[in-house]
Amino acid sequence: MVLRIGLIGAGGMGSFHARTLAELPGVAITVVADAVPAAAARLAGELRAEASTDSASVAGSTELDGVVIASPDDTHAALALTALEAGLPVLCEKPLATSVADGRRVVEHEVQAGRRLLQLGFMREYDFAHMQVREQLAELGPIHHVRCVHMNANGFERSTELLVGQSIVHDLHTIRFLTGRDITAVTASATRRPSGAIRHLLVVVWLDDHAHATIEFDDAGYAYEVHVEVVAEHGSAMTGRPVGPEVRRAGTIRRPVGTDWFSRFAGAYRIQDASWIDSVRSGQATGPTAWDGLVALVAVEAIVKSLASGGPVSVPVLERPVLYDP
Ligand code: ISE
Repeated sequence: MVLRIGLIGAGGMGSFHARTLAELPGVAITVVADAVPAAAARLAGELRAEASTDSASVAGSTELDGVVIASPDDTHAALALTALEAGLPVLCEKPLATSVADGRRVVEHEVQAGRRLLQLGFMREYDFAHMQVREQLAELGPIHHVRCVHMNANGFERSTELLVGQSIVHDLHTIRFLTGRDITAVTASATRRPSGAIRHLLVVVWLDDHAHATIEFDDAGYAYEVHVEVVAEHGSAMTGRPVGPEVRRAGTIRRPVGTDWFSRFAGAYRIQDASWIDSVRSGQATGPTAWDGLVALVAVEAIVKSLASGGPVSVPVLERPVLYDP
């Protein structure tokens, strides 16, 4: 049976998902929605899909087997709710929402329905380098420190809320999925550009078992890089740095690292998307959950508060509904 998938958001991320999914056997992107008619028409034309500017009706369409939400962040929660109400499996880009209150509504909906239908796009869980680190942890004993390093080359400035909600949200999830622990407090410090936008951000994160973590984020502008190192009782593990070939020329050694997340995580996105399709077929949602998205948002809000106050902010540990038991 060919799965009919709707794609919402025809920007860079949405186009990547659409092309990735369309290459999978037994998958057809049947409709592409975007608020910008030309963007919807361009991608829909390429994929021989229908074009729409009505994202909400695509999210709730009974003619689909699943929907991918890759529209602007502040539309995620409402579209996800529409899809859940229609009983549609959803692959929703991160963040789950732009506020804890909206994220909570999505979780509450799934809990009331008693069924997981949403997979959140925390694609690092499908990254080979991160998976290898996770596999090593069992023999390393209790974790003392998780060090996340994250460098962007966006070429544009973002508000503090956007930067923390779009970028740091990944590192918060990395800390949780590698340690399996809850975040209890954060403190953050930033250096800023003359405009006031964050250039470099340092976050100290405390976990409920007294381990700690740090997130070093640089809106560097010259390279994209993500890596993580875990320091544990009997040893440490860190992601290799996946980079391009080593080139010797004119008395130098160069290694390309790329300037965006597609150069670093294309493989992870492909595995994530294929795994989501498997879950649509089996009827059993897998991978990062709406709960993971909500818990990350709670920490995002605490980091934003810490940047405003200059001091540590405690992060309430929410009680996990049984639906999200690992
Ligand atoms: C972007 O939205 C992503 O999701 C990337 O994975 C992340 O590295 C980047 O910082 C975000 O802006």
